[in-house]
Amino acid sequence: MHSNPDITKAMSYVDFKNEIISDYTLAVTSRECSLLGRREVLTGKAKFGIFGDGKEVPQLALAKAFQNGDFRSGYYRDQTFMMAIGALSIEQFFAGLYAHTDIKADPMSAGRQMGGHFGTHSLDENYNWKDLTKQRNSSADISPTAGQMPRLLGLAQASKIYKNVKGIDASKFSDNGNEVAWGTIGNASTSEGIFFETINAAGVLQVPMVISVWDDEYGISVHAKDQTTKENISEILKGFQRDENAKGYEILKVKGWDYATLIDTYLIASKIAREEHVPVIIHVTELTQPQGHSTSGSHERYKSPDRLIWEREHDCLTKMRAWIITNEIATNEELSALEKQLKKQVRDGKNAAWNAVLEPVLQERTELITMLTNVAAGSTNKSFITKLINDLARIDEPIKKDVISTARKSLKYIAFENSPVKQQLQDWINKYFEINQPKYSSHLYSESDKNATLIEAIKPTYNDDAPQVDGRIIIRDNFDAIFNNYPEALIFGEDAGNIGDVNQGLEGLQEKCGKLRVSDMGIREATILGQGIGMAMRGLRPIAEIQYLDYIMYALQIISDDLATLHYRTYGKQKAPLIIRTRGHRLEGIWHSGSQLGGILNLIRGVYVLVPRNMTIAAGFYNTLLESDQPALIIECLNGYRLKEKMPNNIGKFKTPVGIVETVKEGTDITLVSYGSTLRMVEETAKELLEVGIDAEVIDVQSLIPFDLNHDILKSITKTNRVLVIDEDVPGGGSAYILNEILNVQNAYEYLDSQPKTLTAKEHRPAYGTDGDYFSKPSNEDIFEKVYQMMNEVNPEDYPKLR
Ligand SMILES: Cc1ncc(C[n+]2csc(CCOP(=O)(O)OP(=O)(O)O)c2C)c(N)n1
Ligand SMILES: [Mg+2]
Repeated sequence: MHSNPDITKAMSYVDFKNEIISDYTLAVTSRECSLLGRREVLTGKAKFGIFGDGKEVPQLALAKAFQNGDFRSGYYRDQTFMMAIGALSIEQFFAGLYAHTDIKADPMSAGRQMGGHFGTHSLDENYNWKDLTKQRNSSADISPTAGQMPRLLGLAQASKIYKNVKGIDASKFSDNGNEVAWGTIGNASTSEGIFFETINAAGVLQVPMVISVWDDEYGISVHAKDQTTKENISEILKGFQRDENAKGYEILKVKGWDYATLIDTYLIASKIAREEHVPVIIHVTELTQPQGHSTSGSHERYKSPDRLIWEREHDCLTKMRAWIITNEIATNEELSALEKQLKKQVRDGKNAAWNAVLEPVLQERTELITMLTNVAAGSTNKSFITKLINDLARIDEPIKKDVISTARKSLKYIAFENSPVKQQLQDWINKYFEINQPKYSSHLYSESDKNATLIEAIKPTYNDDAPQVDGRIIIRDNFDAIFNNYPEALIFGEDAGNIGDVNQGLEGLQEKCGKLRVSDMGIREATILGQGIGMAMRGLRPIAEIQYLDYIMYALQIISDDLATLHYRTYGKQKAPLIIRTRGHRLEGIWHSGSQLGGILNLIRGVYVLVPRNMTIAAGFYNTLLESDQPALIIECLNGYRLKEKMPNNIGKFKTPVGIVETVKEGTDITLVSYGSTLRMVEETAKELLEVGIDAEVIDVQSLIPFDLNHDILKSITKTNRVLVIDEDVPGGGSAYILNEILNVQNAYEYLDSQPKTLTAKEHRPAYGTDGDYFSKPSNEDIFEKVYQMMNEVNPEDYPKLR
């Protein structure tokens, strides 16, 4: 399916007519998919449906202005657009609805996402970039409303970088920055904070971004009067309109059923954004939702009879059809014949998609039933197994779950029996998981040969007379080397540019690298993150700086929902190797001492989490990550910039390994596991413990995700038989994550002679001041006493009670 977008050229009347009929064909096809899609859900074949009916015509216009190299960042209504750029066929549409797990059948997500969540492939089978300038690109959708906005900003900003920064190999990504990033969003979703944040940021940055607001006056059941001031998003955004005195936006408004005007509007928007790098808002009004919001619920419950009549009359397809007849492009009869034919085409495509899902399962069922029949024949529990077989055989259209759960249920009936068929059944079940589990669980992290865990470590090396310098100097000089080595690398954040970040780790680098590569940003963490995601998706190597770890909370939603799921939700077809730089751990007070690792670790699986204890290790992590294609968060120690470290002589070259712990002190009595700023205190305390005869082994985790890939902590525990995890998060936070790894993944419990323990901060956030810190977070004395107490439990004679 394709609509020829090249209407800028002069065309003959016949071509003109054909173009319109081809557009109408596409729009009707899309509508039929929506209608039939809803039926498939209501009859139980698919679980949930959300469709693009009522929004077809503006998407035809958008597709005409959309060029190779451009990117879309949109939401679940855009099936017509996807069909128009040739990225979605009828069969693929239904394969998505049925959650077909083959990426060829459902190229959007291999069945991982609900239907209506679209994307194209940026990567080839080896996870290398395809030539994105030769295809029309769609970044992968997410469900949280307006969640597509921050990423959109970055997709647009990439064009600006490619246009203005010299020396980057843009061959697969950009033709001199001429690409536009196109956003779509529902009217109600413009109420979200990140929508406004994105609008403001793009106005400041002046990037080639066009946002279409599909306005149907509703957000599920809630009317515009309860959503938007003045019930009119373009009206209230008027202050952003550019004029002769100030930069800003071009704001356009158009009716969603007015085919001809829509095409003009989109071509104008494209020209402004593409040629002038000025952002554009297109408010597309008078749209409808013929089938209501989604398959859950009906809109008759909340729309008045008058509104429903109005929607029928203003349905964009009805209007386009009438326009075609009035302009004598086709007759009513011709269109009716076409519609009939398309209805059949959609039905056929749907049937083919369903059969492609069903056939393999039917085969597996037959295979299993044959095997179970043999198992039953020789079993004392024959009647129970036969019942399972009959129940399975009775299901009209079985799914994988029906088959595999029957197989697993049967095992308990033959637990005490031994036969070759039992072995065959066990092997079959194991094989089933081997084949099927990756279909649901692969690609959370990079599986390419650039995965960070494969990057060879290089140790920092030192001259004999290496000076001791402030940690920030090492970070700074390392960034200097990075920006020399990687023209595509850039860093941006609050105060990151002019003053070179709040701790001067970027001192002087803006002067060297320019304002586009080392940049100050507004106070808006979510969209700083989005800039990073979008630019990374277009081949750049952004480092998004979040000023303090405490403020990552504003960006956490986007990291969690968008960045962390991107590779997973596209089945490895898109990536955003973004590095997030921040600084945290103990300093002062409730909002500058953050170490909310438990929350972070649990919310951003899919992103590596690295917690270097000093600036040399941190610098090495940046060097490793830039060689890799894995997104990661690096948390530098906020209290470490002025601490002295020895200056390496291979700045920019040494690489800290990811997923590898470091044993910073060997010992025999107990294993102390920690990370970040607290690690330093554990090291100090280990010296004190020696004074009372306790020889602790101290391990710096360094990399929380991935965690201790070589199981070195386990090796240590086999020696010490005791473990204490120390961190400055709340009880049950980061320390619980670490203990889970040690006990459940590494199975260290077998070697423990004492209860495994954790020492954490108090449940509340840290109070201000040195005393606030002392009474809120683990102190040296807390660590000492905790270790001592564990030894007292084992050997009260040598370690009598302290208090
Ligand atoms: C953050 C978030 N909150 C709530 C929802 C549930 N939800 C899904 S769609 C929707 C309404 C969106 O309306 P609108 O933006 O106007 O788009 P439309 O569906 O009307 O095209 C809501 C509330 C969600 N997906 N994400
Ligand atoms: Mg709406």
